[in-house]
This record gives sequence, C-alpha cells and structure tokens, in this order.
Amino acid sequence: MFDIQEIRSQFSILDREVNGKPLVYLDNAATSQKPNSVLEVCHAYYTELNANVHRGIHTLSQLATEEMELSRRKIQKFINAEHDFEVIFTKGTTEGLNLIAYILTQKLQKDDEIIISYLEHHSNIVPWQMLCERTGAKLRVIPIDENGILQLDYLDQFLSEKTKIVSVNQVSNALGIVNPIEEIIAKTRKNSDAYIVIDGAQSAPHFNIDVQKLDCDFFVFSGHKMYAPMGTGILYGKREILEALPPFHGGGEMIATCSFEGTTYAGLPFKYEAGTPNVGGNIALGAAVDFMEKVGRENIQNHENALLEYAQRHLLELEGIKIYGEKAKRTGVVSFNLEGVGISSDVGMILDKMGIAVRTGHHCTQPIMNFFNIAGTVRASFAVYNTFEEIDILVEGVKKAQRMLS
Ligand code: C6P
Repeated sequence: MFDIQEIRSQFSILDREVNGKPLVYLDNAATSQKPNSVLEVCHAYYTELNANVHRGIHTLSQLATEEMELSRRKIQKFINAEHDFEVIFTKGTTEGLNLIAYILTQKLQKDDEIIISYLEHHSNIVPWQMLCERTGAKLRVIPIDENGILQLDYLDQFLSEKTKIVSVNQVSNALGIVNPIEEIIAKTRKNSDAYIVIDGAQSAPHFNIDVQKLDCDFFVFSGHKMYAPMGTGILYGKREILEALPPFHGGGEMIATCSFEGTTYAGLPFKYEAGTPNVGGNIALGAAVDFMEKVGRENIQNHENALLEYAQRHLLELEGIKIYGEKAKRTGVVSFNLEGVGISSDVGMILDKMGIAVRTGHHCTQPIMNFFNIAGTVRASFAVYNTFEEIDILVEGVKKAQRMLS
C-alpha cells in the first residue's frame, strides 16, 4: 500500500513554511529531504554510540564498527554487489569519480581514449580532463540529438583498442533523461577492454540497481540524494579491479604495515577508506536504504513517474514553454524555460516567493546548456513524498511567472 500522507508524515521539514507559504520542495535532484528515521539514527549515533571505528577495543568503538559494517551490507544488498568489501564509503559521487580517475592513472598512456557523453555532470567531465592532462589521453564525447538523446552510433565509431575508460551517467541530472546504459555497457564490452564507470547519482534514488547484472566495473552515487545525510556516498568497484589498482588517499586505516622503509596496504574496503570516515553518516545511509526498501523501490519509481507525466502534461498546456528532453525517456526531472524569459533564476525567484523550491541555472552541466544555446533552465525534480497537488501549485507558479515576466 502506497500511502503518500503516511510517507509525508515521516518528513518533518515538509510541514514548514517558506515565505509564508507551505513548502513545496521540488529540488530533489540537488538533495532530497531526510525522513525522521534517518535523522533519529544520526541523533542516536551521536548521543549513544559516537566512537571511531575499526580502531578501538572498547565497547563503543566495537558497536559503532558493527553498525557501520551492517550499513555496508545493507548497501551491498541495495545494489546487489557480490561482496560487501566492494562497497567503499565516500563523501559522494564527486569523490567517487575523482577516486576512480586517480587510481586509473597508471593504466593510461598518451593517445589512449576516454569516452563520456554530452549529458554528463561536471563531476563526470573534469576528473577525466584532469586524467587526460596527466597522461596525454584524449576525451571523446558521445553527442546528443535535439531531444537530448545520446547518439550511440558515435559510440560504435569511437570504441577501439585505444578506449580505456567509458564513463556515463544512468540518468541526466539536468534533463532527467534515462540513458541506455545496458546497451552502452554491452557495446563497450564487445568492442574494447575499457573500464566501465556508471555515475548513478540520479538513478540510485529512483531505480533498482543491480551492479552484477549491469556488469559495470564501477558504480558511484551520493547518499544525500537518496534520503541520507550530506557527506555520504558509495563507490562500488569489482573486487579484482579494486584489488589490482593502487590506493587513492594515504593515511590511517588503509595500511597493513607502515615503516619509514615502506608501506603495505590493507585489503578491501579499507585500502580505499583512509582516515576517519563519516561514521554517523554512513550508518544513517543504511537507515535511508531501509526507508527506501520499506516504501518499495518499485512504488517509489511508479509514483515519481506518475508525477513526471502529470507535471509534463500540465506544463505543456501552457503556451510558450519549452521542456528539454520532452520526447526522451525520463525520470524524476522536468527541465524547462519560458518563451521571452532569458534568465531562469527570475522564474526561480518568483516560485520561491510562493514557497516552491526548484533549481535554476546550468545545473553543473554547461555543455548541455551550450548545446541548446541557453544559459540555464528551471528544473523541478521529484521525490517519493511529492504530490500531484504540489505539481498544481508549481503550474500555477509558472503561470504567475509568465504573467510577471512577459
Ligand atoms: N547533482 C544537482 O543539482 P555530489 O555533489 O558529489 O553529491 O554529486 C555530483 C553529481 C554527479 N553526477 C550527477 C549526475 C549529479 O547529478 C551530481 C549532483 C546536483 O543536479 C548538484 S550539482
């Protein structure tokens, strides 16, 4: 049973007002709100359990370690990883992608190639550009058509023995387009030995993820976009790949032995978890997974798809609105501009006065904006607690913005 009011009652923040109006939170692709169960786990951690992990013989340290490792196993199940030690705690997607780009440095030579797509977030562009600078490798970019759909013919052309990395997102944050990663992975496996990296920042909050079925080498996502605290994230990597690659950060917990003559490294996952982790956050990420499993990921996806369909249908009833990626398969996001309104933030400010939170601007995807020859869009993005009434309020807000700005 999917009871939206019961779900909303678990998010205290949804009761607040903004600018004298009930909050309508439609900026979930930037970060989702957190259910009380997650907040309670954070509070309980700091009031009852706080200790460093994997270091102490004392009771609190042991309990905190057990809780964090339990959370790792929940996430292992959540993405269907084969082993819990393939699940590495990070600060988020950005850190995960930078980590991968760093540890693959030795695997690339001058004129090797890295394939990404036009739909990538800057986090899945810049680390690869930096890797190219370090190694002399080249970046190749799968283009999009006017609907924002990836032109996979180009992938066929690009793939060769020079291809060392293919890194794409499963869902575009700017447009909500769902990319055919199964097809991309199949083509890549068939035509190259490249490492396959999936940016799951915008898919993990919405979809069932099965990294074994996908057969990707790496899969990264952020906890804060899926009901967990900020500063949490996951890097999944295949065992044999992570075991063979060098560490990222050096420091405490990632060593087996350390002396001035040299250091040997710990096994997985610790080799990639140098320093004190975000213990409370990592435990709370497990609670966020519990929340999603309890609601049911299929229920989440069905509800969000219904919201998207409803929002798109009603927004398109307005004159002078352009929805980017309108004809593409999408999830969770509607990204648009109003005719004659050059600055998306003007719309965002009017909506904010009505208590509606959306994101405006380039969404850290300037290449997409350049492709459409725009400075930015208004982006409404959905989570499980959003309602059809909230979409009605959004549509009214957009109408008001049209009246005020045209
Ligand atoms: N997108 C948005 O408003 P971090 O910031 O590390 O948690 O995630 C980076 C990131 C990487 N890839 C994709 C597809 C993303 O959407 C994001 C974050 C937010 O769209 C903040 S810019």
